[in-house]
Amino acid sequence: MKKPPRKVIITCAITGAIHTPTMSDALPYKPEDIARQSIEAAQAGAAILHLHARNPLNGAVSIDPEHFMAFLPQVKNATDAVINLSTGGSLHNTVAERIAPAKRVSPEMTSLNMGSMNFSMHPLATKYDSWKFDWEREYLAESDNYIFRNTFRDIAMVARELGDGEGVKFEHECYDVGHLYNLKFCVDSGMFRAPVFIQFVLGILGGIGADLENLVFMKRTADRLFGDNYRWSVLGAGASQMDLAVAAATMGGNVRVGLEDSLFISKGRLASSNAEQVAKVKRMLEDHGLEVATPAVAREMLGLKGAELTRF
Ligand code: KMH
Ligand code: ZN
Repeated sequence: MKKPPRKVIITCAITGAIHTPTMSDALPYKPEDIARQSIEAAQAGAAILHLHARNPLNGAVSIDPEHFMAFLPQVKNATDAVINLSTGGSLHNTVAERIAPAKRVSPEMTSLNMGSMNFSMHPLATKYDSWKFDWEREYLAESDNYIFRNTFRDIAMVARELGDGEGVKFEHECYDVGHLYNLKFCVDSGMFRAPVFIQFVLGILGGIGADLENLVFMKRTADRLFGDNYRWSVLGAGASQMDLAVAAATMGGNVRVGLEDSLFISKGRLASSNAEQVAKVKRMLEDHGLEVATPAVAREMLGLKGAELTRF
């Protein structure tokens, strides 16, 4: 009998904390635009929506729970997609501040960044002559002095408050090979329940580069450390987004796209929306004989608590 096609989870990261409004008119920052693009991305095939909030007046990255609440109920009412809240925050937030929105709404998933690192987008500060909002240039330029703090103590706090406290499942963002060893240490300490879900993040300035060789190395390392007790996905930042997504899927993994990670749909052409990227990657996966996972399948694959246990 023919084997049924393997199911691939598409995560779509709708707006993020890296790009700024000047870079693309499609980058959503008003709650109605974040909601609409999230719903359309889910309709296009995203099973998981990775969400940050923005200040609706100027598009600055926000961790104000009210800014999340301005779009979360609408997205939940209109889709069955899994909602995954970022705990990454902005450049100036403590980890306790970064998890406040998730503590308020108890989502099914949140991101959890697995190590402290340089995390910089300062080269983007020199690429534009004028800006839509006055915070943008400095936000980008200042990131050359930014340490994205995620110590073992921070990680343990997030595990306690959101994992143990709220039944949240984590998207463990691993930007380099060492982060896999950090996760292994935490798993061995009993912090997380299997299967852990690892997002290999390639191409951030401060992390591992967006090369296929690096993806293979990350995957092999994770295989050695976690055996069968993990699920994985890949996020290629910038131009590598689609190529690494297809590579990951054909290697047995899941994929993440979205305007948080790349503003483009093809070389030199800005994407018109998150849904356009989701539709493209879905087509590419199906061309390779793979099937896209529904939210229900994603919940089963990752062992999620269910949308009924969230508070929004
Ligand atoms: N705030 C950025 C430095 C995540 O979504 O958890 C990274 C970030 C990742 O926000
Ligand atoms: Zn994010």
